[in-house]
Amino acid sequence: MDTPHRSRFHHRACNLCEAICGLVIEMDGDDIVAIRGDEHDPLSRGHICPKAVALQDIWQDPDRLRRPLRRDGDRWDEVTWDEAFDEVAVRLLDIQDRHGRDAVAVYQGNPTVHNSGTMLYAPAFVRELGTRNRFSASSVDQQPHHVAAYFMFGHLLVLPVPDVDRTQHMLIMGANPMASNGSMMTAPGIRQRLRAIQKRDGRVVVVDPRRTETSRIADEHHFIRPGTDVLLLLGLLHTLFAEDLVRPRDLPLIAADVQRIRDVVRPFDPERVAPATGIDAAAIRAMAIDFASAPSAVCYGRIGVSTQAFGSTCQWLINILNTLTGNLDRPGGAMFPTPAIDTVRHIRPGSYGRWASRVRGAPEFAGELPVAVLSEEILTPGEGQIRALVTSAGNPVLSTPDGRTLDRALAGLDFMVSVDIYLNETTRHADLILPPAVGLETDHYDLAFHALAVRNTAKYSPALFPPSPGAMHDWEIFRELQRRLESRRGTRPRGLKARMRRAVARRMTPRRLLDLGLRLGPYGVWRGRFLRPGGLTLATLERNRHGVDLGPLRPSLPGRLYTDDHKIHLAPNLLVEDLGRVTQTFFANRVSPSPTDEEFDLLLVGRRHLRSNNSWMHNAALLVKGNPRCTALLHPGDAQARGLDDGDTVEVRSAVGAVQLPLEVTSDVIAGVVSIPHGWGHGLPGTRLRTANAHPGASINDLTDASRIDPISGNAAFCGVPVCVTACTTPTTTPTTGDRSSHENPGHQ
Ligand SMILES: Nc1nc2c(c(=O)[nH]1)N[C@H]1C(S)=C(S)[C@@H](COP(=O)(O)OP(=O)(O)OC[C@H]3O[C@@H](n4cnc5c(=O)[nH]c(N)nc54)[C@H](O)[C@@H]3O)O[C@H]1N2
Ligand SMILES: Nc1nc2c(c(=O)[nH]1)N[C@H]1C(S)=C(S)[C@@H](COP(=O)(O)OP(=O)(O)OC[C@H]3O[C@@H](n4cnc5c(=O)[nH]c(N)nc54)[C@H](O)[C@@H]3O)O[C@H]1N2
Ligand code: SF4
Ligand SMILES: [Mo]
Repeated sequence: MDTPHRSRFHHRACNLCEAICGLVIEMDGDDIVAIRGDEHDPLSRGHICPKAVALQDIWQDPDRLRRPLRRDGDRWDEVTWDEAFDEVAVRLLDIQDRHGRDAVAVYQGNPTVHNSGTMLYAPAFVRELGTRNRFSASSVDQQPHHVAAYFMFGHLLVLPVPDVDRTQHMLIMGANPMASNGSMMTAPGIRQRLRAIQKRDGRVVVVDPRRTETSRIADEHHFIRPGTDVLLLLGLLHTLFAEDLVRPRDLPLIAADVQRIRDVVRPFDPERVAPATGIDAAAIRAMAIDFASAPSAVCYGRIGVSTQAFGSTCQWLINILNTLTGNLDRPGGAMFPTPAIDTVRHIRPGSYGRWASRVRGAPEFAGELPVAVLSEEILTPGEGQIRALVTSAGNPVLSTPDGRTLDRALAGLDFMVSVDIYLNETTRHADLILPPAVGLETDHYDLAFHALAVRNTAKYSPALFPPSPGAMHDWEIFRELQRRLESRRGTRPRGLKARMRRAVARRMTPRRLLDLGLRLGPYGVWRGRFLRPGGLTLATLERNRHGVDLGPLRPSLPGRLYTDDHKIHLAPNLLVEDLGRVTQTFFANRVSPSPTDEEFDLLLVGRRHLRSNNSWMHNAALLVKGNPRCTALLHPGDAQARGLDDGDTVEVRSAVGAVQLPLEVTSDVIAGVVSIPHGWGHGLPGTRLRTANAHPGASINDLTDASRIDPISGNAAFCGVPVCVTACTTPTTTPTTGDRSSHENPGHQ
């Protein structure tokens, strides 16, 4: 609970990114003396990055909100929690009464999955809202992984993770774990883990349009044209069949589909796919042969292949590559973790296309619509138009495609409330901001990332500090919002069972829920009807401050499958049919997926830096000091052709918008590509972020295009947006996205 431990050394897991590193925080009374990596953490073994130290900066940040704020024009006033909750309930219900349930939308951002309290309590609030307009950062991120898992394994959370610690060959596509510390693969200390592959005579191969920090330590790097990974994967699969390298294990689980895959990949021989990808046919063939002949191998694709027009198809083909080479569910391949709280068992398997977005008709997935449609749903008049928005732990103005239009859309809402710790680019549009307690003030058990980890471990992190006076936790905020909506709406659960369920739910704290989850889990004290001595409970984790080691990943098929027939669906129709679109896109019209034309003759890609965390940690001085990091990377040939020099301020323009930022000329990017990091674009009027606003950068999402999505998952297709780069004719003192005054229509450039 909120009884902070005050021993000299406090142990917890860092909840900032997916690596969940174990920390030792040395205290002198109430002061933090040092934050170090915990060498005894069974997963992270001492690894830490500079962001962990910023946990203290966030906690102490004078700009961080500590009391609910209510906007009155351009002024913000502190209000009591009670007033704030009441106003939110009244306004949301009023809008739903007048315009229907769907008139209120909700967007949940990335820190949601890094906070067990939010994960446990926000769902009931969202259900209470009863809207179909549910959005989250998943649709600018990993939705294709879930879609592939849902259709192939029957559950959106049955996600294969690379068994990095035992593999002999790792093919990394569109990921830069050396900067990101890994994603959909919790593997803290990835440098040592990749080095260890090499030390045991294995290979690390990277496919990326940029020479990244990861590719620098790899054995092989292939530059690829953005957005063409689907062709590369098809070329690899074609080669497996052509060279007779298909060796699936668990044949009974997939037998019927192998022939179908052979047929559908047949047209994609390396010679045919090579020109579009920029990787030559011989290299593609060698890549496939090396992969298939390694004693064990795993292909891992992340943001760079998920945020593409063929994101779902890419993730499906990656799963096929792992399966057909016998690497699914076996040590050194792609394996399914067995987490101590098995979220798979507590969450519905998923759903597809039960409804569609109003304007564009984008299909629902797992109860969500793609956030790329959010602005049009707010801006397009008519029945079902979104008139109010709840955001929680999200900054979609900077993180979603065409954030500039969303910025304008938010300014026109009837009502907006944000559960957030900052008055930032998104929350400046809110009528009320409800700020929760932060990392060091919260108890945490990582529900999401133990379930994606390369080793089975479990760790509980008690709060270090009590919340600031009068502060509430995210979970308490959601619980209260849900209660107020429910009581004002007058909805009462019907029937004894429902009432009992509610009575029990009301007594449940996150601690109790976590304890229950552990007890019922695969290592828990309760196994079926028996008690297992020594089984896990929350108390066990509290005694083991470094965390509990539950061993390496272990084979878990067919038990882990949720399909009706308990088989792997290697060839789901929806994905197989998408290959028609591949042919159409790349071969029928002879255009690339991102048709470059004379005006927009370059393709845009993103990147991450170790000292960033999406959009929200730039207010920590420690993380923004030094040379500006929000720069456009361009190949020397491309710079020369445009008469541009290193250090120039340039304008990057797309069909959607324009930004100005410094140019870095480097042969680290493939010719024809511009690389810009996301999460920048601070300095907007009305925000309260002194440090970030002094280092504003420019927002890549002022350039990305909300109409470019993977039509299957709805995921934003950030990779390969056509842009042009020119010398900046109207130099600005600081490269900002321009004046976007919060309550007037700034229009487009
Ligand atoms: N330091 C830091 N760590 C983070 C974050 C952060 O912002 N900062 N964010 C966290 C989050 S939310 C996530 S989801 C993860 C993401 O983790 P990663 O997936 O590792 O993300 P990136 O580091 O952006 O790496 C993506 C790579 O894809 C490449 N790429 C771009 N387009 C293409 C393409 O078309 N094909 C191929 N093959 N590659 C392409 C880019 O050049 C880049 O090197 O990182 C997490 N960790
Ligand atoms: N072009 C491009 N765009 C991208 C990406 C890309 O690679 N390229 N990456 C995408 C990815 S992978 C992701 S995950 C998204 C992220 O998209 P978002 O989740 O929308 O953005 P974040 O920057 O993570 O914003 C987090 C918000 O949560 C708040 N916050 C921090 N901690 C807490 C907390 O404990 N409680 C609450 N209630 N609020 C908190 C912060 O103040 C901030 O407002 O961005 C995506 N956008
Ligand atoms: S790698 Fe991620 S989890 Fe580890 S210390 Fe850095 S931010 Fe925290
Ligand atoms: Mo993400």
